[in-house]
This record gives sequence, C-alpha cells and structure tokens, in this order.
Amino acid sequence: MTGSDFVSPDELRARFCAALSAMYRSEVPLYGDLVELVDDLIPDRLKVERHGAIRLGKPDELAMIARLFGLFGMQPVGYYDLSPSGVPVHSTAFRPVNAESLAINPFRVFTSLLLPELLEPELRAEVESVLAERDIFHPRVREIVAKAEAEGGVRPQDAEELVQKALETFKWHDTALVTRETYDKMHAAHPLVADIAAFRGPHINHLTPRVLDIDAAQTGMSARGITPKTIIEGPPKRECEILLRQTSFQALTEPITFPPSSGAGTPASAEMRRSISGSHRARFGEIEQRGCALTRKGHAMYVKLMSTVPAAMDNEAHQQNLAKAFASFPDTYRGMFDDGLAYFEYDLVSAPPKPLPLPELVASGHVALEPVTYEDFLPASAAGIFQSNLDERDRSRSPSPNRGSASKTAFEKILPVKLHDSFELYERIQEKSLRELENALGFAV
Ligand code: OOG
Ligand code: NI
Repeated sequence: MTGSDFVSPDELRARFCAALSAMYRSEVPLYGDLVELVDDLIPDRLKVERHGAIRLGKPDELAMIARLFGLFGMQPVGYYDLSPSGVPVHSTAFRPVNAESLAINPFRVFTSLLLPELLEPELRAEVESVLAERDIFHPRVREIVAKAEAEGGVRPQDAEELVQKALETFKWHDTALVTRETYDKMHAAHPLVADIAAFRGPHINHLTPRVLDIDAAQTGMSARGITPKTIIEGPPKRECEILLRQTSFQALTEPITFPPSSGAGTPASAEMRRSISGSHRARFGEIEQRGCALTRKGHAMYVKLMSTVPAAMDNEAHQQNLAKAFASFPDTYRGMFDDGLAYFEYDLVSAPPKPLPLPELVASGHVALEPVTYEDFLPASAAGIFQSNLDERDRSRSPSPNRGSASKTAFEKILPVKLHDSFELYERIQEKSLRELENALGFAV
C-alpha cells in the first residue's frame, strides 16, 4: 500500500472545511450575511474560512478530536489557559503546521476543554455524570478513524463518509440533554458550562473568514445591520500588521427545548411530561485579520504594551489608546528585524560583491524581508471574544488564579500526539529560509 492509495490530509481538510461552512451558513443565516459582506469588501479574499471553534466537555472527547483532526492534517499547536480571564476552559488550536499545507487550506479549529475542577463539587459531579453518558462521535467516525490509523491514511471510499459523519459532531442540537433545572444550575455557575454540558454535542460556535481591512469590516457590519462586538480585539492598525486582530457579531439567542422534568417514581402530571421551551446563546460569526508572527521577545513586548491599555467603552477610543501604547513598537519590517521582534523569510534580491552578515545584507538591500504570517491565537483576545457573548454579570466573575504549568501538563497528557510550540514552528520556517539563502549565496551569513 502506498501513499497514493489514500486521500491526502490536505484534501480531507479542505473538504471538511467546505462542508462545515455550508452547514453553518444554513444553520446560521446571519453568518452567511457576514460572509457576503466580507466577500464584497475583499474581492480577492481566498474564499475559505480561516478558523472555527468548539468547546469540549471531557478528556476522551479531546483525545478523539485530536485523532480525527490528525487525519485532516491538523495538529494541536499552542496552549491557552483562559481561566485567569474568568472563562473556565483551557484550549489549543488544531491546525496545519507546514507552509505547504497552510497554503493549500489554512483551516484550524480553536478547541477548548471544560475545566470541571473550577466548579463546586456538587455541580461538578452532575456535569461529569452528564458528560460521561454522551458520545459526541458517530460510531462510523470511530471505525473509520481506527481503520485509517491502522492503514496509514483514509481510503478514497471512506473519505466522503468520514467528512459527512464527522459533521454530525459539530451540528446544533435544539433539544437540551438536561432538564431546565439542570441547565439553569449550570448556567448560573457559568454560561459556558451550560453550553458545553447541556447538549448532545459541541456545536460549532463560530466560523471566521479572513479580511484584509478589519476596520472597514467593523464599520460595514453596523451599516448592514450586523451588530459587531464593541471593540476589535488585538493590536492596533499599523503599517506593518502584527499578530491577529478580530471582531465578531454577538451570539444569537436561539430557541431550544428541554426534556420534561422526570418526576422520578411519582406519576408525572401531563404538565410535567410536556417539554419546556427556552433559549440559548452560543453561535456567532467572526472575522480576522492576520499580520506577522512575533518572536518570544516581540510577543512579550506585545503582552506588556497591551497591559498598559485602559479599558475603553467604544472602538474608536480603544484604537486610539492602542495606537498610543504601541508608539514604541517599531512599525517597519526593518525595525522589527533589527530589534529581533518578528519572524521573517529572506528573499535574495541581488548577490553582494563579498560575503556579508545577514543584518548588513538586509541593510544594503541585497536581501528582502518577507514577514511570516501569524497562524495562532491570542489568549486575551480569545477571552474577549468569549466574554463579548456573556452578560455583564457573567463578565465580572472572579477570575481563577493562574495555575501555572500544571494545567498545561494535564492537557498535554490527554492529547495522543505532541502539542507543538508555535514559536518553534515559526523558528523552523525562518531557519529553513536562512539555509536556503545561504545556499543561494554560497556563504554562511
Ligand atoms: C473560542 C473563542 C476564541 C478566537 O478566535 O480567539 C476564538 C470560543 O468562543 O469557543 O475563537
Ligand atoms: Ni475565533
């Protein structure tokens, strides 16, 4: 059996992304409106979503998702603990890790896992027993994944079924798994607990196309009657964009039904046997704009500068505050290169008359800098996206203390594959480019 007997992970990812997008547009028409707006604004947008997000309930679900996404060429990259921001989950992003695969289809899934240890013991036990009962995967997904792992890939005859049955996991369920009472208890602890544990599966909660001008998109959303969240998350608008800027429309209030409360043992009245209607907020639409990836030093500077930005009530004021705070962050690729703040690939423009070190080759224009795009997420921005969909009361919940590296170690243990460090991936890209440059020049820089 050779590699060509299998459907490539890149193709499977593209098919999965297209299928998920079609499903979400039909489930959430307002998301379709957002995509139309984005398409109007950016005619040359690569017409594929850049990311989506799900929230899982238990370790087994994360382990199985990692195996499924692994077949789609998506590896876990980065660890984000959102609990210090008052959101009871920790997360990773499943994404392609090499440049070729990112170019074919960059789709990634921000995947969160509930931290039940942050719940009161009684509620925790209830949540864990609900989660223990559910299986979010279609039995055929489990079978095809096991077969593909044993054989070394997904066979053509299994590909469509795998994509279609995998979609089942991400579908919306308009009937809760638990009674209204239980839902309310979960919701009171944190709305996300209800979102994660009260349903049969981890409905995809948003998809995110990419834009080239997020400020125009933010304004365009209001003009089209799509209410955006108050502020654009992330760094300010710059000549040389860095990291990730994001905005979204707020989660819709959607009708759901609760099963009748069981009158355990007692003859239930007709009233008690009737299902109960309610509503739930989870699903929204987001857009993102990506700039260049920062080194550890650049990232640390980003975090430090962000911590000086005061909370603002509107986006315009917030953007001004950001611009002020970032005045000291160089806004040219040369400046970022000189200070070691960002990752680059190097293009040979013309051969120098004699061997020179890299900084001089760049300064003399013999080598041009090509910024490496940031492919990951920002924990504070992610928390801001989560929180924009919570009520004021829920936003002011006390944050959990930072649990340091213990929770990362626990998260890594659940994953059946290695958790990649995003800095290492960017370093590898930069290093490869450096080697190629040296080969082209014929000397070491
Ligand atoms: C995930 C929020 C984080 C992003 O783009 O930062 C995220 C969620 O709401 O489940 O998707
Ligand atoms: Ni997102």
